[in-house]
Amino acid sequence: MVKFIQSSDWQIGMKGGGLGEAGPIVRETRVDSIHNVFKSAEKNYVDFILLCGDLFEHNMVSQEEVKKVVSIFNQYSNKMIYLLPGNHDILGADCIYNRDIFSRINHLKILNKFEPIVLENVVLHPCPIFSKFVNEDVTSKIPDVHKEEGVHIGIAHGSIIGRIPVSNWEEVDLPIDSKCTEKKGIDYLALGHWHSFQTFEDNTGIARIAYSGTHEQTKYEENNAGHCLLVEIDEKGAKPKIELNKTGKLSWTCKEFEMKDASSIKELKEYFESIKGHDLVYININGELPFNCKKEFDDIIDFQGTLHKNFRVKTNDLNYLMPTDLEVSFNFNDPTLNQTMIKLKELLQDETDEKKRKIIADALTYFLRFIREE
Ligand SMILES: [Mn+2]
Repeated sequence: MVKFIQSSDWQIGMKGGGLGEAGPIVRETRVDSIHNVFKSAEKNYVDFILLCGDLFEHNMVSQEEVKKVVSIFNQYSNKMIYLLPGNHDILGADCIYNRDIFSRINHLKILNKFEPIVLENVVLHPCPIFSKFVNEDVTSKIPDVHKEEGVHIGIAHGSIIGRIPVSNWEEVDLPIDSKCTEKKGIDYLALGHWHSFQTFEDNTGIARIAYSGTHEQTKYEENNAGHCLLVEIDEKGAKPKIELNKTGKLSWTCKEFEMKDASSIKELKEYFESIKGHDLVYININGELPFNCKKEFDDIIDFQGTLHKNFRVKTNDLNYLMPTDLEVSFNFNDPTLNQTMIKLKELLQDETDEKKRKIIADALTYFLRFIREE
């Protein structure tokens, strides 16, 4: 029996650009959440830890950041760590793992050769990459182990071919054959590179290939990130037991919200209530909103911005409906104001470009606010 923790894509040193004030929080949390990977290993009495690449964002990450990670490695020194570099921390002359500090960690082995590592009842088959632009199967050098004894585990970094979202070999760097496990006779293939958890079944319906995904989500578009995997394989040929263990600390929410009419404001408020406490929120609001709801809408959005570590709103596809009260005649008792109103109304009626319509609608909102305040 073998039991291990699988993790990858820590991307330590990443900038977190576009996250504003949340950038530094996200960067710090990524380091902090590494503890959860090792705690999961301790709690489950695993045999070793497999790290499948891209632990650092690039090979020039500052020594300060490196020391933070090494310090965590040293706090959990009773489990062997097998570390395969990925495409961000690519092997070569500049490789971050060439730094002296890594050679001093007794319980760390950098997997920089195609040499199998023979342990008790288990053989690890590392598939190191030496270029970011490999275009042949990264796992091709794994030997045929159909007739070999023990549990055999491949470790690689790249993109599975033949399954969604990548269908062709030509489309991607670092391709990995989705039939690798049945071709080579290995029991399991541990993968890094994709940030969301995902498994792939062999031709008998058994999941033998898995991405753990990143231990802490890196951007809004990722689903099912923020875990490490606890993998248990009883014997050669047995079905691997793959368990998700939560490691991520930050909650990310990405949502499309369609406005239909004035009642949508109430629904929007209810939705925001339901995501209270979420750290990072990105909402794409589309559909149609009556123009007279715009002020309340703007106020709600304004306030939401104060409730989350990062709050991004996209309203490019939100259309403001011309209010009926603007259709009727009006008189501000001031010819300039009347003319301005007529002009803005005409502009809004004639404009078809959504972005421009939004700008005109904004102008109308401010204009009416100005009138009321007078
Ligand atoms: Mn990668």
